This record gives sequence, C-alpha cells and structure tokens, in this order.
Amino acid sequence: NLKSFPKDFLWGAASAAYQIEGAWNIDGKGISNWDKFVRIPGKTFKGTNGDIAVDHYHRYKEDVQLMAEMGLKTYRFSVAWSRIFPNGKGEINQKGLDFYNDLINELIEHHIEPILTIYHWDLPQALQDEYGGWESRQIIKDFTNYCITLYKAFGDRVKYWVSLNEQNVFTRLGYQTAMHPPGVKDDKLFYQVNHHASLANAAAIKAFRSHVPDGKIGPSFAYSPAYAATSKPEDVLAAENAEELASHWWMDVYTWGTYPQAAWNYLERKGIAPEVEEGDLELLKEGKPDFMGVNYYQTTTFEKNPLHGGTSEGHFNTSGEKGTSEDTGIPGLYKTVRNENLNRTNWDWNIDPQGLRIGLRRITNRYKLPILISENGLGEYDKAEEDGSINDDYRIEYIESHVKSIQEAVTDGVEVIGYCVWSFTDLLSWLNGYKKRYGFVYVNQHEEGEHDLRRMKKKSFYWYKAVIESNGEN
Ligand code: BGP
Repeated sequence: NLKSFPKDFLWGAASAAYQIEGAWNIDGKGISNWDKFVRIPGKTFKGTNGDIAVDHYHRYKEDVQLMAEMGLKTYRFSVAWSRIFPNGKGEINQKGLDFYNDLINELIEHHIEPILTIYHWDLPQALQDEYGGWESRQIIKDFTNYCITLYKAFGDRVKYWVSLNEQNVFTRLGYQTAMHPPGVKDDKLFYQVNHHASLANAAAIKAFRSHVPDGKIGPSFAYSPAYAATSKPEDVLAAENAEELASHWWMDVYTWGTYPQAAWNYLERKGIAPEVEEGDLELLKEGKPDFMGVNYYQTTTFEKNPLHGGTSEGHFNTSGEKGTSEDTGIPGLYKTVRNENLNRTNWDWNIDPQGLRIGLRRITNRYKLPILISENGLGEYDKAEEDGSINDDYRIEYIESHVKSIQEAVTDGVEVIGYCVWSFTDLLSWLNGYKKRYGFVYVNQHEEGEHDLRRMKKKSFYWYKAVIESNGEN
C-alpha cells in the first residue's frame, strides 16, 4: 500500500526565461551571455536561438490561461537578470520588473503558486566582459544585489524561490566541455568558478532570511545518481568517486558548507582545488537551504577508468540520432558506461524511474532536507497530426512511471513538496533547437519553415490534468 501524496502537494511544470520568452532586445533588456553565444556559428543546432523562442513575453496571458485550464498548482519560471539590470548591476530597468510583476499577479489570480528561479544560466554579458562573470569574486556582490532587488519586488507574493539552477551543469558545460558560454575548457577555472557560485548562492540565501522571512529557498541541483557497472570492488569505488565528485561536491557545500574529503584531496593532488579565502567556509555554512531542489532526468552507470589511456572527452548526443553519444570520464577515477538494463531516448538519455526513488532516498538520508523536484520530463520528437492532435503516449508513460516512483519514495519516508515537469509549453532546448520537445502544450515553432507559434494541447495535457485532480492517484 502506497502512502498518498500530501494534500498541498505542488503539482507543477517548469521553464526558463531564455528558453521561452523571446523579446531578447525589447523593453530595455540587456544582452546576455546566451544572446551572444548563439550568434557564434556552429554552437547550437542549425543555429537556433532564443530571440523569439515561443514568445512567452507577449503571450504569457494565454500560457497562464492554459495552466489554469490544466489545474496546475505551481509554475516554476526564471527571471532574466539582464531584463532587471541590463548591465548586470547599476540602474534597474523598470519594464523588466513590470513584466515579472504582471506574470506573478496573473499566476496568483489563477491560483497558481509561483516558484521563481533567480538564475537559469543567462548571465548579463556586461559582467562577463567586465570581470569574467563567475570567474571573479566580484560576482558575489552583484548577484546578491540582483537577488535582493527581486526579494524586495516580489517577496510579498512569491514564497518559493530557487537560487541557482544546475550550478553543476552550467559550469561543466561552460568551463569543462565548452558547449555553453563562455566556451572554455579549463579544469582549474571550473572549480574556482564553482567556488564563487557556491559563495554567491550562500550569500543570496543569507540575504533572503531578512527580506523574505516566511519564504522558502534552495538551489536546483542536477542529480544523476551513480550506479556501479558491476559488483567488482573497483567499479563500486568508481561509482562512489563519481557520486562524490559529480554530486556531493555541490550538495555537501549547499547543506553543510564543506567539501567532501576524498574529492578535495584528489583535486588538491592534481593542483586544481579552488582557492578558498578566509571567511569563505563560514559564509558557505550560513547559506543552508530550506529544501534541495532536484532536477532528475537519468542515472549514470560507472566503471573503473584506467589512468593511462583512460577515457576522458566523450560526446554528447545533440543530434537526436540514437546511439551517437560516447562515454566520458576521468582517467584513474571513473568512466561512464551504457546501462544495458535501461531504455534510452533518441538523445541517449537513460529512462530510469526507479533511479528517481533511489536518488530521493539518498538525498534524504544524507542531507535530511525536504525535496522539491524542480525538473523531470521527456525530450522527444512530437508530431502534430492533421486534426491537431498530438499523441505523446511515450511522455505519459514516462511521467506516470516517475510519479509512481515519487509516491514510492514518499512511502519510504522522503519528504517531497512538489513536482515540476519540464516543461509546460514546448520551448527552446539549449543545444537541440525546437525539435527536442518536452511540453504538455505543443508550440508550432521550428528551426526552419513555417511557424506561427500557435499553442496546441497534447494528449499528455489532459492526462496530467487528471493526475492533478486526483492528487496523483490516477
Ligand atoms: C536541464 C535544464 C533545462 C532544460 C533541461 C532539458 O538541464 O535545467 O533548462 O533544458 O535540462 O535539457 P535539454 O534541453 O538539453 O534536453
């Protein structure tokens, strides 16, 4: 017998500013790192960008109307920093604040609880140009100032806040694989950038306490629980090393303000541990979150990686051609391997609902924090039929199995406060254009050809509506 979902469970959906808003240079908005990056040839799928995206900036009322029709309890969105501060700091752009103010009021009028993400990857380019963005400690002050501006503007109505979205991902893709801005490959810088981001995260949470005393805040971490490929002790150790270096490295800092020991010693031996200044560890300890935001898409399976001749680079599948991803790793520590027990999407993402239960339990046991599942969903090709229907049964199956897994975790004793499916409408996938779709609502937007941005409800729209109505019982 499974335990029921809590009565006030936040059934939701999530998005991010750059991926939906468009209006990239309208109403005083400044240029972000992504506005610049997408203009470099070859960086995104067929050169797609978020200049228009799905034009949510102009169509937010229509989108909120659809959310209300679905019965959504919560909606997670992000604020574009460069709309509020076109140069990242200095003068406030009132029109930017107005847009989010209107959106928040619209949500509340429709009884939808807003969850506001402060930073979902679009850094004001001015800060990158001036001091390298996250590469400099100066970001801590500017980020905190931006946060306080939002707390003051919206803290009376917004109770749930996400500080940084997937710090582990935006820094890895920005500073280790060079696939996201600023397109750098530098392991030492990667750890330094992360130290600054963690400090900024802690400073923002510390400031939150006095500005929004009745609110809840936490980061959203991209957690991919590690499995060992075999029961060979060296593979088990590889998986533990991966768990520590690829997950605890962030979540330990968020929760306790400490870096995990074995990972720290390893990085120190390699000469790439971050430089920590006096007072840093104290600040990190003062930034304890109210909940752990978890973005869960898949598990990763590891085996031992030889030191000499070991796998390192790997290849991400951004083409949607199944089977084109290649394993990656750290020579001497671990390498990823394909898990033959799991099906994969066309983008080679493992489909593993049980992995979510496992991950939720691990986080609960280690950190003893409530959990907000801030993202989970399926990116696939969707086809709009002649009659306007979109039969995404595969998405229903995906979400249904993950909802069941959450309920099992709740039965195990995990405290889950909400579940935000990625995404509500279709939107821009950072590197994959518009053909990799996640939404409950189809948007007629494509890399090429005709697109009028019209919204169409997919089969999953009606299905999720029923899930919400029954509080997860069907
Ligand atoms: C997460 C990001 C989202 C979203 C999602 C799907 O990592 O927080 O912004 O993009 O992944 O990823 P993708 O679009 O690459 O399939």
